[in-house]
Amino acid sequence: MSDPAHLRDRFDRPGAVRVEISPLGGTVVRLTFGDAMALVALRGGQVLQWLESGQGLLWLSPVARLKTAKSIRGGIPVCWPWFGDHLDDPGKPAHGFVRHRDWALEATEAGPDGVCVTLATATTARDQELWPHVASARVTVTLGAGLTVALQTVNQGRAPFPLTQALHTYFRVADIARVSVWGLEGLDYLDKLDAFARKRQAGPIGFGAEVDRIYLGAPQGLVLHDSGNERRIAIAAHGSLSTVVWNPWSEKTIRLGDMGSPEAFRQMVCIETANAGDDIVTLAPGASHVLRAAYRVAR
Ligand code: TA6
Repeated sequence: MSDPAHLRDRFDRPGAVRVEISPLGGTVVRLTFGDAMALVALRGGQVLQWLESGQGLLWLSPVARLKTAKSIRGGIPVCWPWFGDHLDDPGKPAHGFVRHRDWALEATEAGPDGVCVTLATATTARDQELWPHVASARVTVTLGAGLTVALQTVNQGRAPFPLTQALHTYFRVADIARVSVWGLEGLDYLDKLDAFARKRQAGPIGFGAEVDRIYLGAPQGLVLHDSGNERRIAIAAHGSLSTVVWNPWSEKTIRLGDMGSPEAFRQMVCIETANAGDDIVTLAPGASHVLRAAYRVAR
């Protein structure tokens, strides 16, 4: 039963975890640890906010709502069980089909090193026409010395299936023109803006126009340099051999229509821990896979 009062009885942890009704129109779980806070929506199993010392570290569209058919623009959307357009049928929803449904609140914990919440979902009979496999997904969000998000997939069917996915994280930045991403130098990437042509990254990534790339290979110590905020965010990936970097820039921001303002692209950048491009996970019956991203702020 997803009645908020019932959920509060089962999952609240005084001073650490609280189930709330969001003004955005849905149920959320607030995690508090020291001077850090995170907000996780049942809709999409999606982190909406992460703050440390009052600083907002994730970007969320000012027009985001939780109870709409569209995915929530911002925070950390969960792209599953495929990333991007469906390989065989671009008419299927982009980034899979679990962003638009409420996940079940499964567990909460509070300890000396952090607090966490686990949300779960699974394929349904109706999903079979979109994706003819049987699987469950669990996202565990841990707030402690930073923020860690782990997405576990279990193959509950009788046949192996291909899995692509992403933690589609929208970082808040002061000014995209003063942002660089380090740790992908020398890796090849697929450039979505050039028919997925394969190219090589020379030096850190800077932004002066739309960027939409799938970097291939294990990044070594990814760091987002947000010079305008005098802040760096270290990103440690696990279970991933691809990283997506995206900024829509001006024209696509207007086309998307849900970014909140034509200039919104200047305050965000997506750095996505993924299994995308040719980084496809083949999951055997009964097997599980964990995709994890750990974010730490260094000032
Ligand atoms: O991860 C980058 C990307 O695939 C872009 O091409 C853009 O489509 C973005 O995801 C947003 O996708 P969405 O379905 O949330 O509008």
